[in-house]
Amino acid sequence: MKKTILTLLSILLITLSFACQSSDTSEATTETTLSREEILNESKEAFDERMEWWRDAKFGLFIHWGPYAVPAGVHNGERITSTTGEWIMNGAQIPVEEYEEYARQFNPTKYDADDWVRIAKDAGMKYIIITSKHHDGFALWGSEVGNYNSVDFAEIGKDLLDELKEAADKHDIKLGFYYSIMDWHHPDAQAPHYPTYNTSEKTNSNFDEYVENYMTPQVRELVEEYEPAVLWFDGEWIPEWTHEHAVDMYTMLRQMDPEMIINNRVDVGRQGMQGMNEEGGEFVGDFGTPEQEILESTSDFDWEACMTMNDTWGYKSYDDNWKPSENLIFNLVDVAAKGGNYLLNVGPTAEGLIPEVSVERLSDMGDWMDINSEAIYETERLQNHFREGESIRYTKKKAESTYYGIIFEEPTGTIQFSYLQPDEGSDVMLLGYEDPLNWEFNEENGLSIQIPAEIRNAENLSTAWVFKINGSEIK
Ligand code: H79
Repeated sequence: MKKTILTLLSILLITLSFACQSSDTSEATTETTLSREEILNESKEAFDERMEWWRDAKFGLFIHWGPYAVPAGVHNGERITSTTGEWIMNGAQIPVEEYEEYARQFNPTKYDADDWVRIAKDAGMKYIIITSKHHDGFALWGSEVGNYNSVDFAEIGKDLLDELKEAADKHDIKLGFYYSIMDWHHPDAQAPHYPTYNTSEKTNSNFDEYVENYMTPQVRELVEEYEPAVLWFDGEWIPEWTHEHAVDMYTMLRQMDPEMIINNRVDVGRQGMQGMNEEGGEFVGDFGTPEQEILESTSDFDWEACMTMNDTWGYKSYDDNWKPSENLIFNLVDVAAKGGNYLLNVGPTAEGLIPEVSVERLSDMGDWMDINSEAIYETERLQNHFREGESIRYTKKKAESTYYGIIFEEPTGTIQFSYLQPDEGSDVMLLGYEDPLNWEFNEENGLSIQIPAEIRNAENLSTAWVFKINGSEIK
C-alpha cells in the first residue's frame, strides 16, 4: 500500500514538474518584457527590424475627428478663422461646460469604419492614425477612466475605435492612435488655464495626478484593447510635460508591446513645426514629425511629414482651400525621395463622413498608385541625390539595384537622368507603358531616354511619370 502511494505521489510530482516546465517555456516565448535598459539602449539592428513595416509603408492616413466636427469652425454664429477646426475650444475661448455641449451632441450616425478603411486602401495607404483624444480631451472610445468619451458622454453612445480596429484588421491595414498629452478638459491638466488653454504662462501643479490617474491608464487601455501599431503623441510643448514623463511613457509602451512605434512628440526635443529633434539631445521617440512641411533634404533620423489637404485638421464647413491632387502626389513622391513617410489628413464631419472633396483626391492618388506604387513602397533614398532640378525625384528599391526616376513634367522628345546608369543591355521601362524604351548612356550626360510620341495620349499616364531602371547610381 505504502509503495503504491509513493508511486502515485512520484507520478504526480513528475507530471506537475512537466506542467510547470512547459508553461514556463511558453511564457518565455510569448511574453518577453524588455527592461528599461534594453529599451533605452536598443541596437541599430533591433531598431531597423522594428521600423521595417513603417519604413516600407511610406503612405498613411491621418484622421482628425471629435466633437469639434460639430461646430465645424463656427461658434455662436461666428466663423473662427484664427485657428484650425480642432482648436476651436482654445481659439474661440469656449468654457469647458459650454464645449461639453458639442461633445453631448456628437452623433455620427453615418460613420462606417469599413468605408473609411476602404478609402484609405484604395488610395494606396498602408496605415491609419486616428485621434483617439485630441487637445479637447474627448475620447473616441469607451474609456473606463472618466466619462468624457463617445460611449458615456456623446449622443452616439458608441465606441468609435472598436469598429475602426475591426475594419483595419479585416482589410489588413495598420492602425495607430494619436493621443494628446495636453488636455483642455481635465481639471488636473489645462482646463483651469481657461480662457487660454494653450499657454506657457501657467502650469497646473496637479499635472502629475493627471498623468498618473488619467493619461497613463487611458493610454494603457488603448494598448490593451486595440493593440495599436503606432502611438502618435502631440501637445507635448506644455511646460508641465517633462523628459522624465516621456521616458516613463515610452518605456511603459515598449514593455507592453515591444514592437510599438512611437513618435518623437512623446519627448520634449522637437524643434517647432519643422518637427525634428534638437541636435545633440538624448530623446526617446522613433521618428521626427514635420508638420505642414516637408524636409528640405534627407535626414538620418526617420521622419514622417503630416499634412492637410486644405488648411484644417478637424472638419471646418467653410474651408475650401483644397490642394489639387497633383500637388498631393508630388508631396508623396518628394517625401519618399527624401526617405520619409507621408501622413495625409482627412477631417470627417460630425455625421461621420469623410468630405467628398477629400475622397476624390484620395481616389486620384490611388489611380496614380495603381500604376506607380512600386516606386514608393519599400524604397529608400539614393546615396547622393534625391532630386534633379525642380521636376525630377529619385527613389531606389530597398536591397535591389532597381532605381526610379520620377518626372513631373509630361516627358517629350528625350529626357535625361544625370545620376543613373542602367546595366548594359537592360530594359528601361516607363511604368504603365508596355514596351521597353530606347536609351543611351554616356559619362558626361548620364542616361538619355527617347520618349515615344504615343505616350502623350496615354490616358492612364499623368501627373508624375515613373521610369524604372536596373543599374546603379553614379556621381
Ligand atoms: O493635431 C494637429 C494640430 O491640431 C496639432 N498638431 C497637428 C497634428 C497642432 N498643435 N499645435 N499646432 C498644431 C500649432 C501650434 C504650434 C505651437 Fe508650438 C504650439 C506654437 C507654440 C506652441 C509647437 C511648439 C510648435 C512650436 C512650438
